Amino acid sequence: MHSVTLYHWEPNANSGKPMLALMEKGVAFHSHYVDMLSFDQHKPDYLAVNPQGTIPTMVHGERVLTESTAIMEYVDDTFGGPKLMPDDARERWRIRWWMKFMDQWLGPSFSMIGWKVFVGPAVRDRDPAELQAAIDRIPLPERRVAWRKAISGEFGAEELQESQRRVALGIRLLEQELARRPWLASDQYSLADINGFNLAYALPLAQPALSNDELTPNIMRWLRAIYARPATRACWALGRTSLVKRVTILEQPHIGAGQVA
Ligand SMILES: N[C@@H](CCC(=O)N[C@@H](CS)C(=O)NCC(=O)O)C(=O)O
Repeated sequence: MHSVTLYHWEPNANSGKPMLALMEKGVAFHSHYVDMLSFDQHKPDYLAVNPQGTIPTMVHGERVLTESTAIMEYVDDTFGGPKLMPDDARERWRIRWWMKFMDQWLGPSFSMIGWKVFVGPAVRDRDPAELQAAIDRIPLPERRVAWRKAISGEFGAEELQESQRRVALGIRLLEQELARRPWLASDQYSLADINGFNLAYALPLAQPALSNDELTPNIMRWLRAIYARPATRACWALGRTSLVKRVTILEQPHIGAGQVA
């Protein structure tokens, strides 16, 4: 049996997807924390593993695997444990539809808001010359732009408005879909739920005017059901930052409209 090493940041967004998939399957792995806020992902040790300087990366034996959603599918296909993709073709299509929607459309909008309110403020006060050198080392031009905007706070009003519009639409679609079945895209817990939880686990805190037990009861039921799973608890226990500790909001049995400021 080859060993598995996962290079990841927090149980959040792209890093959290393969972390939670591995834990759901019961696959033991070496957890290699890459401190994104210290720019570890652009340092030579990590670039030797993934020259793009993005996280996560999974190493399985000789194989170096990138792209969080594709890694989750690899994990599900390769290892034993509960199946996270059903056999039914229509359900597989629906799961992949939702993962594409989240990865390409909804995720970047959540991410822009998260980088503005958490990532930028977390690093902004450091020595400007050190920050400039860190930005200059970033291999991908689009990541360089994201960091520059996060640090300077220069996200434009228009792009933030568009992200907020997409998040609002995404919340409406999630609520509609979750009114139809217990899990997001299938009658069984699947990769779509893992993907979605990584984006939405702190929704009632991040979007209090759009998501709570009164406005989006199905989303809240779904988030609490995922949070109650032993793998999710174990995964989020690996979190170090205040960003991911927000998950404990789901321990509240009821979050009313206007309750979270
Ligand atoms: N499509 C890639 C995206 C990877 C990605 O951009 N990850 C972010 C963290 S969620 C990252 O590496 N950020 C570090 C940086 O931009 O320096 C995936 O799904 O794995």
